[in-house]
Amino acid sequence: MGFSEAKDYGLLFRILKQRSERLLRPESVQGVMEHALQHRERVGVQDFVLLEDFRSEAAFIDNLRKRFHENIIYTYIGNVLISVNPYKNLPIYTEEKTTLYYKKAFFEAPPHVFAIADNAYRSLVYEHREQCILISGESGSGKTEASKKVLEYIAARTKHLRKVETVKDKLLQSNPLLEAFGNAKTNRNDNSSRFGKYMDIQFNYEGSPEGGHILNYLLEKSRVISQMSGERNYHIFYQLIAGGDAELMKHLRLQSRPEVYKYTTDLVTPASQKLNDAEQFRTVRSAMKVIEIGEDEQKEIFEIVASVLHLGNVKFVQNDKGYAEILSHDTNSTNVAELLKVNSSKLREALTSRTIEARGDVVTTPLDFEQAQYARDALAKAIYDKHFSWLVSRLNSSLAPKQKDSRDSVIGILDIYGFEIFPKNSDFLQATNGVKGKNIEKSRDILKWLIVEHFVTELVRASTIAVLISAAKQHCCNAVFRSVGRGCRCIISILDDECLRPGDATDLSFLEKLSQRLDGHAHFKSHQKVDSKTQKIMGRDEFCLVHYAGEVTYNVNTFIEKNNDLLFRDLQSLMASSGNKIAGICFKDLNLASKKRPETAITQFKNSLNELIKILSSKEPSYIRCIKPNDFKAPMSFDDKLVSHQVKYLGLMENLRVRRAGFAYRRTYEAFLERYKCLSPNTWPNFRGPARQGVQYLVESLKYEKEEYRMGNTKIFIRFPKTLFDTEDAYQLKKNDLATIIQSRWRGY
Ligand code: AOV
Ligand code: MG
Repeated sequence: MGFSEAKDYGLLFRILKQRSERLLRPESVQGVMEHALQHRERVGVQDFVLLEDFRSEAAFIDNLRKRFHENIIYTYIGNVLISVNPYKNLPIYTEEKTTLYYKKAFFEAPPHVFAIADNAYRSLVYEHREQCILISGESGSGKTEASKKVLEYIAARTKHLRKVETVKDKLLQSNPLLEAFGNAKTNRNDNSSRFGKYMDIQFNYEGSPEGGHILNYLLEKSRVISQMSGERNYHIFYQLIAGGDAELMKHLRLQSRPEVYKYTTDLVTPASQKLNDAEQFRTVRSAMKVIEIGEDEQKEIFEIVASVLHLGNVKFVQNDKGYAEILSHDTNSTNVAELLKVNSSKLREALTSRTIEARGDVVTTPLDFEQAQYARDALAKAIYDKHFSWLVSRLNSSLAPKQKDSRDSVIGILDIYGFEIFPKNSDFLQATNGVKGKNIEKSRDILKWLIVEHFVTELVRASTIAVLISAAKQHCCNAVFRSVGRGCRCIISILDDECLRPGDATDLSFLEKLSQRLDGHAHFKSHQKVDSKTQKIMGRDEFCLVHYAGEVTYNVNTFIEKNNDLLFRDLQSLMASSGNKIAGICFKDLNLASKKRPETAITQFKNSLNELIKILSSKEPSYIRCIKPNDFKAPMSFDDKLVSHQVKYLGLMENLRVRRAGFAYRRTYEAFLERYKCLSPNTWPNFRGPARQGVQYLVESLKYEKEEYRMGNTKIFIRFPKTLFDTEDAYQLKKNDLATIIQSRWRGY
């Protein structure tokens, strides 16, 4: 790779002015300057710290856009990687590119997700600091793809080490498997992750991956039973239907058209998609093989998937007393019963009645038509959700290292689902409009929403740029999660209180309490308090939160029900008796005997999230911020307004400002000396003394100013990026010069 491809010429002008007399032959200066000008004009700077006008968002976006149109999707802010989704395959992940990043510091090669991975890997293996890579961005911005690249890079990087290929294969194959069950086509992303994922890659003492562990968060359950227009259910349903062989399909009693099943009926699948689904099904099966999920287990897994489809088609009729009944010849319910190996008349009973224990008396009441439908859908969601968690734990047992070594250490990768309700600007009216008309449905995922907000805020807070997170953002987080001031003033505890209150708690009574208790909170808007114009737009069952990403209106419809996460006891105990081993395990862990009320959905999640934040804060973080260039999944299209909004909510301008302010760059004395020794006559060609001394000579020769750097115990700290980039550019020029001299001597010129 030539100099011009490898480097940006951002600060060459300054180096040339300051240092050319000392380091360069004068005749090379002119050519390099011209080249530099043209190059910079075309591709922008590789690190935003090099922007001359680093306070201007317009200049920031301009730089991103220039690079994007040159197919350069990566740019740094110091050691934070910004990635813009190209929506096309670029030749930047080849083996050759991979090796380019081995043992390189950020500024030594063009920005890349591989550089982030390599840095994390080296810090772990050579400096024994545990690492985590945090990936954030809007839905469809490229988070999951980035996380896969990290994993692929690590697999390639450790190729030369002891043979642990099976572990690496398993790690890599866990992705297609989890994506089949946990991803779906949405309007924003054809392969949208509908669960949060944190994956640890565990390394042994010599730096070989030895195992892994996955934590999954909050699968979007509502998708199992209904989808928004233009969206699909989880991939696996369509994959199974399109790709299952005749024998399997017969066993599962499935027809090969997804339209005939209520849960997958919404979107007619085009033929090309069917082919793709069938192909993916083969991928899923081979992934299962790699992960050592045997034929029997596979069969049970598909029985569960198929049973959910049959369950969706179970129909109720209303009998003359007004209660729900399933006709005795209904094949759907018998299919479910046979696939899950439960008693079929008991299943019909459990779907149409409910047993309640009250003061020692057991009373069975029949369900009406709506209640029965609710029970059926709740069962389908529960089966799918629990099965998904089972799959993750099954993966974990297969990924667990064969021998536990106390010297094991990990790199964690966090890939959460991205923001979706995403007003282009935070204009209140527009935000409200955007959310409302489109989908009340969306409010069902409210719990997820509140949590994502919390998540993003915490992630940003955990970073070194914490200082600049405005109090405003934290306050919104407080409104959601923590009690503020006297009395209980956070949404979670108000919701939990309302759910636990015996009697007549409803979504509206919850909203009432919310409006009272959060009255006056800067980040909460109730429909009673807003001006008359806005009131018309905000419904009586809605409230608005001022989030990090903008204002979002929430409809309280189904809040209480969703938080209680009720599955009738009869259905639970029936499922626990399932002869399908996996289904049995999924439901047995529920302690049916316990009189204690189970924790509400949001409290459970809040706890597991706090646990995750604890894990992450014990590690050194790297950041990848993903940006979505347009709303059409289209290549070469860059929507300034859309990008501008993301730059704002990802806090990138703040990131940049902080980056310019501190001693952001550090390098061990050995590494610094090794690379730059040619830049001082005292250290070139060889220096035999201690590395610190060598570096001292170097900074003297380079005429670093006092405020530009500090000498630590083992490292040099450099304050301004400019200093380091100047030095690197000088090194590149010197290297080229040296190469020319050596070449010309060889050739006898
Ligand atoms: P997400 O993870 O950020 O969304 P993905 O990683 O699934 O987004 O990316 C969405 C799609 O964009 C992918 O399926 C690819 O088609 C394309 N894409 C992303 N990154 C690249 C890349 N580096 N090169 C080529 N194509 C890319 V979500 O899970 O919905 O929040 O919840
Ligand atoms: Mg994703």
